Amino acid sequence: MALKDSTTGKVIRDYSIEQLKDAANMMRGYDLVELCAAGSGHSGGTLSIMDIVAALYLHVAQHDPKNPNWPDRDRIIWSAGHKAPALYVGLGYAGFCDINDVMTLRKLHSQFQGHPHWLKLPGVEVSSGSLGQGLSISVGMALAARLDGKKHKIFCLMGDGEQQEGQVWEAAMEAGHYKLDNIIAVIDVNRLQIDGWVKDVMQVEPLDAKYASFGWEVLRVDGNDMKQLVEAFDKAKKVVGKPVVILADTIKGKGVSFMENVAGWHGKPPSREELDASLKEMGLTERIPVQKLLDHAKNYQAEQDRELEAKMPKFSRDFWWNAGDDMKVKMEPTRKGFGKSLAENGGDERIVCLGLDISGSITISDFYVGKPERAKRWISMGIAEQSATSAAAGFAREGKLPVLGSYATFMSARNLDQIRVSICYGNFNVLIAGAHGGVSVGPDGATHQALEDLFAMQGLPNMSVVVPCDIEETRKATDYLLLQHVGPKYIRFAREATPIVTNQETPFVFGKANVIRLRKEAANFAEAFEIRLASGYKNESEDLSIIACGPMVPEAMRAARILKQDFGYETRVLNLHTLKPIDAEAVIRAAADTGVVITAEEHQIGALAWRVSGLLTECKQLYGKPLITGAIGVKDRFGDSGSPWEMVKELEVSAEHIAQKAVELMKLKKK
Ligand SMILES: Cc1ncc(C[n+]2csc(CCOP(=O)(O)OP(=O)(O)O)c2C)c(N)n1
Repeated sequence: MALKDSTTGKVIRDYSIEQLKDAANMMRGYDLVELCAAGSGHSGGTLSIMDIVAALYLHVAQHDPKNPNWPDRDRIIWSAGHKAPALYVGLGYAGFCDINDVMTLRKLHSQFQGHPHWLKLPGVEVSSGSLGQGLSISVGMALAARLDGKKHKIFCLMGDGEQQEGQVWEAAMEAGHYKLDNIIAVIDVNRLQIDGWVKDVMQVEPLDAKYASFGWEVLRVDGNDMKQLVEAFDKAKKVVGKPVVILADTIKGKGVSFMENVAGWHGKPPSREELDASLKEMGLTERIPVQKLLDHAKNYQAEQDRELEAKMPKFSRDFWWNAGDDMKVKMEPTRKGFGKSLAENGGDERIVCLGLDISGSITISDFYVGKPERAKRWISMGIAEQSATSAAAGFAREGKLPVLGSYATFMSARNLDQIRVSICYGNFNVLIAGAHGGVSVGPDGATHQALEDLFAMQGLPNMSVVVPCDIEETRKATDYLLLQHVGPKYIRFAREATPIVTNQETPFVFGKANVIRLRKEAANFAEAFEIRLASGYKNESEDLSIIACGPMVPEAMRAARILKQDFGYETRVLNLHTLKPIDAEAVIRAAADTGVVITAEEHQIGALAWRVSGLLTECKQLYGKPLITGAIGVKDRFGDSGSPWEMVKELEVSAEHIAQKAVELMKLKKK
């Protein structure tokens, strides 16, 4: 029963139903404070699941906070990793960690990552964040327990939208097949997901009949009623010979009237005013030391700021974006260029857009918003990246122009085999949007940061890959890919606002790089540069070249400024927006003309660097010529939670890092 001392077997503390109800209320309060302190994160689903969390962590599961790896503990698997803030208060309340520290949620180097990471925080069983994987992990754990003759239970927490992932049903089948009565799955049926009501996005009910047909025992309860929950868990523990699923009907945003049943609160934290109003409504104003907790978060952040700044390369002055009175730049998210293009071009009757429950934030919804006549060509597929990818191939086979997108990592890795076989092998005309690419989803953490997608995408025969540098170029690239380019195509863009460095007149030719040259200091950063097609550019015998794509192009431009101002170096920046097919001529000319080449990518080093170095080592024109090369990018590591710009610094992909590398290489060139 509940919290146990694993050495003596004594119950440390148990809670009555009334105490559990009170704890759940307090936990909701702490949950909202940590979300407010983080400035991002998931309010709705953490509030709906909190009664389940209180029941599990404080009463139902056998575990010992002082011995989190106790072999006989019950395991709790958070398949719905986005509900991490609720997990963290659960651990804090149970005594696995200090509840004050939970306030560092989503901050750099915090144990409390945007999505749970078991290697950072004792009490977290496994890392998660990509939906639909937890039940399979539970199956593995349950079978392992059976092999080892262990009696503990494996609880697996999932969402109802999450049931749209096909992998959930593969695992459901496995658990049924192996009669895994040590698995107790709990589904937080709050009936909402990101794009709206689950029944409208992609119906998953009747869940009872579905699980029952796979050989599961099904219990259905009011998941915000503590007594019903506790009774259901007690019953579930006694079931023999089959796995159990508890369908817990809940209210998303439970406890805060203005959040309840509102889809918009899925991934939004409360502001300070909204936090105060919420705590008042829950009767917690006097019970939770809000200011002290927020100060704790602030102090932690200040320390991170200090440490990060200390690690940054230093120059004569601060060259960071908009740090001075001149060279000002405007920023907008590149994703908006994608939406703009879909809105403008979506009238073409062949276009169909496939929704994957993240439509607003990746702007694919701009295709139909305010245009009811397009509604029938908007196909909501639910959270089902793999099936949607193959469905897109089906549309293409029938002459349609399918477009689909999600977080770049879920749109390139989870469905890689479907892209490879259904789309690329058949050479189908499908536009795949890898949204929120690179570090730009910052606080969501490593699970959501696509830093490997370009390896896979450009490795596929028939696939074209474009990584535009700003909002304007994203619009142009989407215009082109959507209506002119025929074949499999992947466009990668960012979530965070990034510098706008091109305009309507700037050339964009698919497969052809642009040369960017710093010409002067100006009030407006973009105006200080001249941009032209590489094919029409005459060699100016610059000191070095920086070859970049995506948001690294503005960083390369800023690096060119640092190098000019502090060292007098002239830099040729090459905007290689089309990674595949690569503009080999522009790359080779840059190397031949300058003798120093640095690649800059917001990705694990290699998607750009290895393509470029492959071209250069193969090029006969360069045989025997001195060539000095360097690569800026992520160095074979996962990301971390933190703001997008913090991640640019932490992962060493800023202009300052490029400039530092350039200075190092220029010393070699001079020898
Ligand atoms: C594989 C994958 N695709 C997409 C996402 C983005 N995402 C995070 S939460 C979410 C909606 C989840 O809905 P549901 O399971 O109903 O959870 P709840 O509404 O309770 O928060 C989506 C699509 C993800 N994390 N993983």
